[in-house]
Amino acid sequence: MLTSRKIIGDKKMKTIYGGLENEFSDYSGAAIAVLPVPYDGTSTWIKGADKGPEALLEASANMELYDIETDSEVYTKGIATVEPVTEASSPEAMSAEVEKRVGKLLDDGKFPVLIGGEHSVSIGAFRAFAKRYEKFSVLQLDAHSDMRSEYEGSSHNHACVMARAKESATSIVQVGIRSSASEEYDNIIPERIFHAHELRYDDEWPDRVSSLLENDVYITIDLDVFDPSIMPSTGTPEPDGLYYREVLDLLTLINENHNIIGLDVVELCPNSINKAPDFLAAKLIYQFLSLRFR
Ligand SMILES: [Mn+2]
Repeated sequence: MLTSRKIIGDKKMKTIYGGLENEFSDYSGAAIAVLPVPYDGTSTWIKGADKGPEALLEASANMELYDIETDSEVYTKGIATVEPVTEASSPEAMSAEVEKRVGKLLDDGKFPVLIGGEHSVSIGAFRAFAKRYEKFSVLQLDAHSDMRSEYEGSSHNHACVMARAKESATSIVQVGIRSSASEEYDNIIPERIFHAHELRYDDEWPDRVSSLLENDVYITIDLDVFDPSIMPSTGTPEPDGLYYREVLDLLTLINENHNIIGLDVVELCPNSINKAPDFLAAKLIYQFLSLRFR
């Protein structure tokens, strides 16, 4: 049963994921919590990832809430949109706040979905999971390996996210990578990186990704993993990326074989004219949740 959710003039509609009414967005009853982190402190080229969460949430209010592929309405499980993380004095302070907020969501039994913001917003989430899970993997979908130990004076720069993931998680797997500095290959584990160009000639790669992951998996999706033809709204677009169906098929397989414990979708840098990428990001989350909570 679909509820009427487009209430003209309701200011809240813009900032609540799915434009859900109270019954389905109230925190206490929600299985899922969306945490916006509009942080853009360390991005190096196109700025604007701080506007990502609002654009994604606004787009999400225009989705159909029935998912055809799973024949389900995941919003009925309850999807709360919680107060955004506003701490931005430094990437370290932002990460500490994200860790605290994600930890609270986990302790309250919620499935956390972070929306960025630039990629450094994931670091706090990795740490919150590391405190609560003895073993878990981080699966990264990204154009960039983000494996620098330190960048521009900070270990919490977006370019260092996966170096931090390596410290928090039992293991990591990187998918869609097509841009790295040579020094990053000191940190990269060759059998755990799936470069975009290698996927084109290999039908078995999703199974190999799955075989490298622990049972519990946290997924971090930098939207620049997608080809810029469908996802131009990122801070550092890279050609030769993945397509929507490839990513959805991978998420479907990982969900079948593993227990996905959390998700983030980061680096949406919205363009006021082309809203399609905002909608892609919003719908990707919804289709993922439809799989996860089927
Ligand atoms: Mn990236």
